[in-house]
Amino acid sequence: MNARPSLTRYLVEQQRVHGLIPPELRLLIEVVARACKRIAISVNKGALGEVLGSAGSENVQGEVQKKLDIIANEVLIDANEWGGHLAAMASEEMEGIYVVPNRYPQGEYLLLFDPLDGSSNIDVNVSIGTIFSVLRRRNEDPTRVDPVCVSDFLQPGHQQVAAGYCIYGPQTVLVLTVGNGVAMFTLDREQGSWILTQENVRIPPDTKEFAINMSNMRHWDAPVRRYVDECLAGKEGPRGKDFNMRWIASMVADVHRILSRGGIFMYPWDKREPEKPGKLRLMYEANPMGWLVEQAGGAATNGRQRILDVVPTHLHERVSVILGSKNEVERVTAYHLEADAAR
Ligand code: P6P
Repeated sequence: MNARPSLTRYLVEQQRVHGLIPPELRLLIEVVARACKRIAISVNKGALGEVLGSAGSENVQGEVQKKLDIIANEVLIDANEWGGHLAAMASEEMEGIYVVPNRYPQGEYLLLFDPLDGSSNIDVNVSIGTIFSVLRRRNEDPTRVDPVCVSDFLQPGHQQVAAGYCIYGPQTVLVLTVGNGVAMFTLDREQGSWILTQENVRIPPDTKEFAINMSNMRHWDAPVRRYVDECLAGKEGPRGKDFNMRWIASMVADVHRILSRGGIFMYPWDKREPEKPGKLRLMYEANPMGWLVEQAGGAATNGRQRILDVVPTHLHERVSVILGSKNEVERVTAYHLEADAAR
């Protein structure tokens, strides 16, 4: 009986059959996957590992850092800095970029990550995850003194060469795209290996399930309010069907549900902080999740344009996120464009 392929075999086949994964990129993905295994061990220890609670510090976003946020960040840096496959890293937990030290060879890739997204859920044992995005380094100015600068990272999401997340939930699952669809690998804790458990993941174009933090309703812009009101009106309303609502407050868990059974996830702009386009970060949350969703047949916009076409101006910039079942995302986006045209 053919055993299910491992992550390594999947990556080798993607390289041999599709020519999608040069050896350094395969190494990068395998190193990130191995780091996620180590993070999973710390996460699963919980109180037994003295890793719960606050670290007593704040990150660049001004958010209280959990001990596990810092541990996960250090695991990813330590695992990736020496391999020669990347030139620098960027993290939600670090203000600047981390350039590979001179004592190690520099590779052609840039790795961005949110080391532990949803960390407010850690202490209450709700699924959390690691999100990562891979870009090719670009250096338009060969005369430049610094080998890698922040500006090298400021590429739109359609430039990604790999993206994925690891969800630490009832199962530990690595979800990955290299541009040839979405595959899911479940961690076999007995063997310590990632086993392919689903490939060619597809998001149904329609759904009856929406995900948004309803407590923010009074702050939303009109198009989002219109869409959610129609969902709440159910079969008696203009949609002619009843909707269900989910909000895990862990993007990885909400996106994993959408990849698994469809749905729409919204974290839109709201008037609490009008100068900010949204809460979620473009480079290491919206871009990787947006590419995964598109690769699974869904859509991802900021309400007005494809997320992967947003040209970043800052490493930690935020963006509104509407992603999931294509027909629903297109409806919400159409409501935004209609409202703009009416202004
Ligand atoms: P709220 C987690 O902090 C996060 O960045 C995402 O994972 C999640 O979707 C969102 O924020 C939850 O935000 O405002 O509902 O707590």
